[in-house]
Amino acid sequence: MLNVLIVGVGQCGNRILDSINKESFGGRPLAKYYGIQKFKSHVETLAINTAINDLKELKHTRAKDRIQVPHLHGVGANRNVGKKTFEENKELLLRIIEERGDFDVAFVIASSSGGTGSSFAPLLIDAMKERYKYSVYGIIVLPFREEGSIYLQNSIFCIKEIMNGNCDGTIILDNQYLKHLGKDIQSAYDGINSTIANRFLFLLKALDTEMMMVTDLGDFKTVMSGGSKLATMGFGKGDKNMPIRSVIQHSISHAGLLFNLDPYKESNRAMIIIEGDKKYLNMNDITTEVEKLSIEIGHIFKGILLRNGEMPRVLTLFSISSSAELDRLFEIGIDAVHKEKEKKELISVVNDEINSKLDGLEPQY
Ligand SMILES: Nc1nc2c(ncn2[C@@H]2O[C@H](COP(=O)(O)OP(=O)(O)OP(=O)(O)O)[C@@H](O)[C@H]2O)c(=O)[nH]1
Ligand SMILES: [Mg+2]
Repeated sequence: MLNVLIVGVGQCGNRILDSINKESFGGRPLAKYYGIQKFKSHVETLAINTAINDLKELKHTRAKDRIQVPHLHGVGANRNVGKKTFEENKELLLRIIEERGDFDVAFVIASSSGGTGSSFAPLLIDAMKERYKYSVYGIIVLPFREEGSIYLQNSIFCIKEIMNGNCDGTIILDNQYLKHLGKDIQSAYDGINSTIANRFLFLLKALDTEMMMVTDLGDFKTVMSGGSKLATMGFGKGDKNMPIRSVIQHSISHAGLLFNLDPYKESNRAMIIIEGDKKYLNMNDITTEVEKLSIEIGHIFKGILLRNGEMPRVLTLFSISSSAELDRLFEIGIDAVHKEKEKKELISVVNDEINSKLDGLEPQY
């Protein structure tokens, strides 16, 4: 049995963690008090935030798992304030984590673009890596592209810091790409959060299960450390009329992925986990599909979970070797930094002009 720690930081990280807890407790709000989590692994969860109101909003996360770092009302998307606040509270947070025990693996979930999550996550991951022996992975959410220049700037600096740090790998998902999951922003958040929660639970189960063909934490580590240390996931669910071939294809299609990736061209390692009743899992079909992928990608780990009577489900994990979408995000992020800088300089010129015009003058009464 694996010992797993899941930490959600900032509002976005907290809400995704809450979605994971919702799924794992079975969805009823009171289940967190008496329910038993349906994780196969031993899982501890922690929601960390500067804003108390964001923590209060959580429905499925136990009160003892909600940690407020005192800093009034969030850090207002300012990563410098966020970093300082983290440093001031680093020992407190590490002590809370240590009190939860020792782990085989930890996941830190946050948005790349807000203040608290985006500044805490890279520092927290590095601090955990420095202090503990277990692997630490990020699950990082990219912003809607129209959310404004501060979020775009934050996002590229957060990703850069995670990539340059000691994190064992980061799964990215993109709000912009997953926008279609809701009619409005709130329902999109809910849809995205439950999508990632379901996939994450599937992944955890697969890493902690005896399978017909085994994928385990070691294989996960190898996939996650390939490429740029960034990865993303895909998912497909079939029915009795859908051949497993199509379910696999769906999981790597635009509709199945969490981020705009071309797995054939932009990935260099992958893991594919297939679950379902034996009668739906045609082994020749599976081998053909996996071979097709591995010719382009390189190495693919394959795991199969047999489940009597269940429809086929496929989870794919792709390490990202290069990404046109990330390049575009960095371009607009860098543009945003320049624009902010120009605006700041303009404001300081205007201020200088006002000051020089007022120089030597006093109000006359
Ligand atoms: N998928 C998803 N994204 C969210 C959710 N809530 C916020 N976001 C995204 O997260 C980013 C903002 O980050 P937050 O997590 O709200 O910020 P924070 O870490 O709490 O930081 P501060 O409030 O500035 O201290 C934006 O890009 C939002 O679109 C959510 O529930 N789900
Ligand atoms: Mg917040």
